[in-house]
Amino acid sequence: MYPGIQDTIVAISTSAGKSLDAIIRMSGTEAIPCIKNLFVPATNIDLEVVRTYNSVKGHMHSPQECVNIPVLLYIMKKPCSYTKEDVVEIHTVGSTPLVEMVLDIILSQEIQTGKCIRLSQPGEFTKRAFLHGRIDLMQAEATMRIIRAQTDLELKAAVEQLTGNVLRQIKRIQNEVVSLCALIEAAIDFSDQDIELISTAEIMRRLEAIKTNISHFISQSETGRVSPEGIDTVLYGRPNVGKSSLINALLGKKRSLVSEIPGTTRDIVTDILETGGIRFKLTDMAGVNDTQGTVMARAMEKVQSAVKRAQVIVLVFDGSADLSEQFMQTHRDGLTDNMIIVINKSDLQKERSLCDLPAELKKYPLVYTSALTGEGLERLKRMMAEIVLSGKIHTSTILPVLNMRQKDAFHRFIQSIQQAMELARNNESYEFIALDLRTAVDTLGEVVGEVTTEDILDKIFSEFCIGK
Ligand SMILES: Nc1nc2c(ncn2[C@@H]2O[C@H](COP(=O)(O)OP(=O)(O)OP(=O)(O)O)[C@@H](O)[C@H]2O)c(=O)[nH]1
Ligand SMILES: [Mg+2]
Repeated sequence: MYPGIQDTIVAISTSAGKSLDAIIRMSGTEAIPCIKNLFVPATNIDLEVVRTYNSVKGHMHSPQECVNIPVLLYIMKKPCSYTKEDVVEIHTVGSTPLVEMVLDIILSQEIQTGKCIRLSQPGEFTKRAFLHGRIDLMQAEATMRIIRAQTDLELKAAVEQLTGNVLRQIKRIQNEVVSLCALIEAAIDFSDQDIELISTAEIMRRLEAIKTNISHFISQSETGRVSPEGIDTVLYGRPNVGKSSLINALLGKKRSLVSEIPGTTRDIVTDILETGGIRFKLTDMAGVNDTQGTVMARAMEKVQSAVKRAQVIVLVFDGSADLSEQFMQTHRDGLTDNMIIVINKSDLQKERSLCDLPAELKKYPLVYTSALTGEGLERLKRMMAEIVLSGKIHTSTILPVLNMRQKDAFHRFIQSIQQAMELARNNESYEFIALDLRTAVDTLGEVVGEVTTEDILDKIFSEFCIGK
């Protein structure tokens, strides 16, 4: 019997990103009973008697979000399915939050019923198809090659999304488990002598601390990326370049006054923009202006102090006018490294000097926008989010929201730790405790990218006992 083969597995089987439809696939003995609890058919029909490969229309209810999610079910009964097990496919709208909601509903069903329904490992459906004799090894390997290409990228993207600070936190927890495990293993070696390297009480104390740390980390990342105050972001540039028009276009509302007369904005206007799960406090201010006069001088003081405070600066240029000249007339004091260059009015005839962007600015990300047509605005939002996710901004409140696979790995990590605690509590042999801790270390390794997908897949194939 192969480990985990009796579990019912579930996974999103369409690739992430924008697509019209998404499919969530479940395989195993609990697939049909589980969906029976969660699915409300449009017409009165018993899922147990639905003929194989037939579809049923209806909805799933999310008690947490209080919404009904329209879905189409395909039921494939064993042995007439890819895995030769009962398979349920849930087809729904291709929206990532919606699909994750469906997955959450299914996985929380596990907690309520105590039945084992878990997220599948990469390639696990294919592994089952092979083990149950649906496909031969060559077919399995071909499928694995495709999956590997996809999951490698997915894993890389997921690890990259974790900022240095977060990776450090996870590794610190992983190290705590490694050193506890090393102590326990040493204790096993010395068990025939009369030396107690670590007591059960001490093991319990350390495991408790590890569990508290990881739970704290998870709850922090649930509220995640959205820093309550918002990342202080200013739109900075010469008068009339379109700063107010841009802030309005980004916010999708008329927040700041726009006119063709330079010097329209005098005071500071702020509003919150949420993009990529991150909250930005956008500030529109007066354009940099050297004209004399007390009002303008005051406005400039405010601008300079806002620039110094800013965590992200969006430096705006009018793309239909000379760039070097605009830059020369811009004060550079307090410009931070977290800057994005925006060349606005891209709908107008471009100024020829555009290619001579001042050398000092060449190292910053640049985007062409038009506040009028909306061109480049999505890119600008993405660039803002990337600056935050790259970890360049120092704020303790930013943590990435974890994706499904990371969440699942943390869930399994806690399970291993709890199992180890149970064993320690019952004074079981240290060997068993060490085994659970090794699994826990590997699980965190999956999150930080140490245990690569290749390792996971190798593990799968090593279980195939090829040639024997
Ligand atoms: N064609 C075109 N016109 C734009 C664009 N963005 C802004 N404008 C126009 O440029 C003028 C100035 O726009 P504002 O948004 O008031 O510029 P500002 O940078 O806030 O100016 P100050 O508040 O004076 O510093 C207005 O007439 C806008 O309609 C754009 O992308 N394309
Ligand atoms: Mg303005």
